[in-house]
Amino acid sequence: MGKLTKVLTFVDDSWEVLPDQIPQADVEHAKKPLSIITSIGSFGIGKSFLYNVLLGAIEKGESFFEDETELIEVFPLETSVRAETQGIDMFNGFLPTPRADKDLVLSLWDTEGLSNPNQPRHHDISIFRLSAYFSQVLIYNVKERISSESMDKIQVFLEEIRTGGNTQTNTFQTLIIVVRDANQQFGYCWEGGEAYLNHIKSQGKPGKQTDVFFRELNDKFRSVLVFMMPPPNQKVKSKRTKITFMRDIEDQLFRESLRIFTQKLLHEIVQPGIVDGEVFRVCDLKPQLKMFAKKFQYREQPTSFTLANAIKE
Ligand SMILES: Nc1nc2c(ncn2[C@@H]2O[C@H](COP(=O)(O)OP(=O)(O)O)[C@@H](O)[C@H]2O)c(=O)[nH]1
Ligand SMILES: [Mg+2]
Repeated sequence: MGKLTKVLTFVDDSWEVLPDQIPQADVEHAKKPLSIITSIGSFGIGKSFLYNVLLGAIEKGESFFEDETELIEVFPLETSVRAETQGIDMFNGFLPTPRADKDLVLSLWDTEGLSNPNQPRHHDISIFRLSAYFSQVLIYNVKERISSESMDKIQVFLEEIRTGGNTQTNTFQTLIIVVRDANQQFGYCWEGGEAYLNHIKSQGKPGKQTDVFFRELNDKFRSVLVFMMPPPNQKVKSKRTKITFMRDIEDQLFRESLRIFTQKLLHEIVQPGIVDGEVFRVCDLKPQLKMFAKKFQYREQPTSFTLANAIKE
């Protein structure tokens, strides 16, 4: 796919950063603040699909959600058991946000699926960690509910930060847990997510230490949000049918939820990254990645600082 650039790859058991692949920002964008959105979750959960929707919404605005709009498959959809995305890819371009100030520029990063049986368990944690370090908004896609398995992945990540000997108080910005194919018990969208989150906290489920877990999560992320995405109610999983156009989405509720999700994400949630008290700009991305690449060469884990979202408190 010509429209994607590989930022991180996993070869011979280790991650490699590819700063030279980063596209040149045009003069108009270079000095503007940057916000990186990264999406993680299992293979085939709908990460790329949601990104294609997001791209359409950024490029075409509200009209994108009207019936006849084409959903361009920039991020390739998984149609077979073979994973299309390996490592971490970025959309090859910097995108202006449709916010009123029009000043913030976005970069969309798509990741290799979690829970790949061919990868060691720690691979998932690496994807999680790298995604969190590199982005201002981390979208974690889970299936049907927030299972203890999906919380475990976050848990290990939190433990790593805790035991990493990291004395700096770095805080990540936003974590959005998107529950795909959610049932309607708690309602949908942001309100449903809030109700579900409160429910989990009060029930002490699925882990025993749920309370401690969420306290720690809230401590590490400036904001933790849950979005309940209804099922598309279409046979999107069969090999022959897949959603390729907005008009293919017959389910009004699903389509409306996509609109509500992107609306809040683009207008309210995205914020520029801050490095050493300075706003992280588009032109800072390449040099920062180069610094990371050097650290990686010496097999240093980038646990002591984050790329752009280290908010000094
Ligand atoms: N059941 C279900 N299928 C979806 C959803 N979103 C996308 N899909 C379909 O699931 C398939 C895999 O989606 P894809 O975005 O490639 O998954 P990825 O591996 O996470 O990037 C595609 O055929 C999508 O049309 C969803 O919310 N629920
Ligand atoms: Mg994908």
